[in-house]
Amino acid sequence: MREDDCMNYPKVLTIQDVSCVGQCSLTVALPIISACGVETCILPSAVLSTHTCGFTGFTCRDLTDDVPAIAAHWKKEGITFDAVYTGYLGSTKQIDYVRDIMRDAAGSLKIVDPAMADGGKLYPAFDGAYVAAMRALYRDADVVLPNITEAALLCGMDYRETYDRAYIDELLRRLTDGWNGTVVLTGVSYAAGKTGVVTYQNGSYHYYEHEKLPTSYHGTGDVYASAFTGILMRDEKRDVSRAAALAAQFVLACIKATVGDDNHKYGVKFETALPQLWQLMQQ
Ligand code: PXL
Repeated sequence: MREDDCMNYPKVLTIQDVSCVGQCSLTVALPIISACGVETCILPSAVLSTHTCGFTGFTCRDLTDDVPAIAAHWKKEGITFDAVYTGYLGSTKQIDYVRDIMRDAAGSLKIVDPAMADGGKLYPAFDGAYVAAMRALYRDADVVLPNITEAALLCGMDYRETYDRAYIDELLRRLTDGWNGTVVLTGVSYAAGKTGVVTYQNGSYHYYEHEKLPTSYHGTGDVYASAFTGILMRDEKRDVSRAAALAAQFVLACIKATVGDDNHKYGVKFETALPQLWQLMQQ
C-alpha cells in the first residue's frame, strides 16, 4: 500500500435497500465502494427478497421507522461521513428522514441517485408523491445521477426515447434551475451504437461517449453510481467528469463479463470486473 493510500481513507454512508438476491443496491454498493479503498457504512432503507423488476411475489420490509433512531445514535456518538450517497429508498416519509440526515451532515459531499425509474417507467413501488419527495432530496444534495427517465420525471418534462442535444440541454437547464449542484446524466445516446454520460457543472457541459452494447441489465445504474462515488471519493481533486467516465468504463466491463450467460439475466457479474475497477482508478 502506498503512503498516500493510508492518508486518503474516506468514509462514505450509503442509504439504499438490501435486495437479498438481484445484484443491485447495497449488495453492489458495499463491495464496489469498498473495492475503491473507501470505508463504506450502510443504512438499509428496506429489505427485499429480490429487486422488484422481473421477479414476482417478492417480500419487502420497509425500514422507514428505524431510520430516526439509527441517525440519532450516530449523532450521539459524533459519527460523521465524508460523503452520503443515496439510492433506492423505502418510502416518501423515509426520503424526508434522509433529508434530515443530509441536513445534519454539513461537511459531507451529498450524492443522490434517484433510482426510481427506467425506460420511461417508474418502478412498481413508486408514485407521484415519491417523485416530488425525490425532487426535494436532490435539491438538498451536491450531485444527482439520474438516467433520462428519472431526469424527465424530476423536472416535469416528457420522456423521449429519441432526442437531440436540445432536449438534453433543456433537461439540464430545468434540473439546475434554482439549484447550484452537479448533474451526471447517464444513458445519453446521440448516435447509433454509442451511448455516454453527460456531466453538467456550473453551466458547463462535458460528454463522455462510449460503445453501446446490445444487451442491457438490471442494476447497472446502482453499479454506476457506486463506482462513481468510490472513484470520486478517492480523488482528492473531486473531478466529477473523470469519475463519471471511469465509472462508465467499469459498467461496460461488467456488462461484457455477463453477456452470453442466458442464466444470468437479473444483474451484472460485477465481481469478476472488480480488478479492472482498481486499474481504472490508477489512470
Ligand atoms: O436497481 C435499482 C433498484 C434497487 N432496489 C430495488 C429495485 C430496484 C429497481 O427495480 O427494485 C428493490
